Amino acid sequence: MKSFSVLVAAATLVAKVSAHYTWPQLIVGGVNTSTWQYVRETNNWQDLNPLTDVTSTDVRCYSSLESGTASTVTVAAGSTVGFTVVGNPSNLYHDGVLNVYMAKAPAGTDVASWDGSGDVWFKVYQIPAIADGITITFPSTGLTEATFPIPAALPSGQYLIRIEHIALHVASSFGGAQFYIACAQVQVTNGGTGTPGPLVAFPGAYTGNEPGILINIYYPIPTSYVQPGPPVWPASGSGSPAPPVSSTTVSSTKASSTVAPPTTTTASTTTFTTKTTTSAPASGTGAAEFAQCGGQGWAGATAWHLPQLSLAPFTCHVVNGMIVDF
Ligand SMILES: *[C@@H]1O[C@H](CO)[C@@H](O)[C@H](O)[C@H]1NC(C)=O
Ligand SMILES: [Cu+2]
Repeated sequence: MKSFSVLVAAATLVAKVSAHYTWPQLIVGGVNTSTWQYVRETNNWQDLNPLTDVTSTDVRCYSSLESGTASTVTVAAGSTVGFTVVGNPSNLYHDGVLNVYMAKAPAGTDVASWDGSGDVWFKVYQIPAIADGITITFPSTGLTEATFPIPAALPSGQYLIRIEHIALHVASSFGGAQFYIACAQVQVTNGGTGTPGPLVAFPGAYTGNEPGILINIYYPIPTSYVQPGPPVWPASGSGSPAPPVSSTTVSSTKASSTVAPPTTTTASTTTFTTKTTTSAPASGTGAAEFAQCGGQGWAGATAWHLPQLSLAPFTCHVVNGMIVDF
């Protein structure tokens, strides 16, 4: 089979390494804060591996360290915050979709020691896939950071912000979707009088059987896409801005550094007041199915998919001569 010879040829020319990504820094006031300063250190801070069991408690924040590792930062309702992507390479290089949820710590509970349990999570932002009946595209692909507004109507108080990228490149079998999750701790000031909802629990919000999670994104090409989770709150306004436009070049930047170990932080609160703007994604989707995707001297598109093979689907990413996530 021709596709197999392409696969074998590419594999013999390059080394293989498994690598994914995580979300170690909160962006506040346009500043990348320190690694794991306001974001709870995730269980994949070193190996960058995804979570795949949506029934696990780890689907909440992907962190076994629910207190003592992160500080809480003050942010104004209506201001823009975000998370940076660190990985190998450092962008959301898997085709997938993005969601951001928030949850308010119960009165009298310090968010830094709150586990986020219960029906407490509401969605404030999303970047779905776009299926137009002919093609399906993933505007979050290639982002090096994701920024979004804290809803102006959100009441003041302490919250967790939970970001997730759901990578769908091998999501055609149950448990194949890859969840890249992290939670930050914030104190929201200058809040509004809204009532966020609908509220969901993690675990609980997903079964893994949702049409937007258990999905073959390659063949047949989906003619529609249903974003996992509840609708964005508030329903109208700034909570769901248009997704960023994706370009067509896959990043070839080598990410040689691993995530730095967490620094010990004391419980401090820092205030940022300036706003930042959403940046454009750095890369996008790659080559057509069965096309060459890598090897020595290859300068073309560096991702392909082989959905029809029994072993499939594959995704090929070549980063400085290495196939990642083969
Ligand atoms: C903040 O992080 C993003 C994503 O990694 C990066 O593109 C940007 O250059 C960083 N900004 C600064 C000032 O370091
Ligand atoms: Cu990956």
